[in-house]
Amino acid sequence: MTTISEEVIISDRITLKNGSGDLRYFELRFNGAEAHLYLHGAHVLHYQPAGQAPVLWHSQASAFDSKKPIRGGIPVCWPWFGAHPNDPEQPAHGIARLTEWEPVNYSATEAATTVTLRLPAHCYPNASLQLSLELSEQLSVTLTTVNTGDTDLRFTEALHSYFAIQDIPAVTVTGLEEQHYINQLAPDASLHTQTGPISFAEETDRIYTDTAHDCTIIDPPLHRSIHISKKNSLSTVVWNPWIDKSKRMPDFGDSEYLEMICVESANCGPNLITLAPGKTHALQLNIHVKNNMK
Ligand code: TA6
Repeated sequence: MTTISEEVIISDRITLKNGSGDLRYFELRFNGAEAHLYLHGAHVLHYQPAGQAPVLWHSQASAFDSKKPIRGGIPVCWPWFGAHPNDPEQPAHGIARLTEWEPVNYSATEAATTVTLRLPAHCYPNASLQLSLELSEQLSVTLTTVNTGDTDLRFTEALHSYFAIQDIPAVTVTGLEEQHYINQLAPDASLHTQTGPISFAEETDRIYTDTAHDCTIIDPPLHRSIHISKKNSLSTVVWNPWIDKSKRMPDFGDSEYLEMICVESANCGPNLITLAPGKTHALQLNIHVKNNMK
């Protein structure tokens, strides 16, 4: 490894750099594509295929602070999604995104550039957690949980992806037609059924349950669609904060709701994971961009 002004060149396609705030990130390159993986939270912040506008979005108001989550990219929600099931003092979306992870290994082959990080062993009892980021003609993120204890490990999780779009009223999300969802904004957890593509004209916060379906974000103004496929995930969360919630979030610009959409590959709500001792569970997300609608 060579160090130049604090950068660490690991290979011709992987460099460890100083990012915003006091945080460091791996820059991965592959055939003109680029991705950034912060050690803080094992947080994928940036993904830009060759010839494309950035695919992931982050807020210009985001904190880059080792004690706060980054707003945007792909936050890792683990070992719980949303509020802690019974302790209101615990942080939303778990501890993984608030912790500095450790590098495990790197590879740069003709097929892909890959960096793997792990949650430090002392962070959570009876579990080990790794995240692998693989950059090729697409972006793959794999979150792997191993139950290292001697009793069942129960958890919920999400790769909470924020995607960059041009103008939210012009965007639709397809692939979840006829799937059931819980409206997180409703007073009850009753199930609704999705009819037709999802469009956006108000705050939207839905957990689609018991679905392994792929999704596509269709963005006519940017002349592209973003295809999201997943493995070992039975929930998909779709979220846009719209006007009032955007104003209530200190790390989110008032009008930034217009340029982002969250489509999150998860196991949450009723899709809790129960992992037996010694067993492994790997949630995988694949993101592929297609130019179309010329
Ligand atoms: O995924 C949707 C959601 O659960 C929303 O309810 C909203 O809270 C969002 O996550 C962001 O949560 P955060 O804790 O990152 O502000």
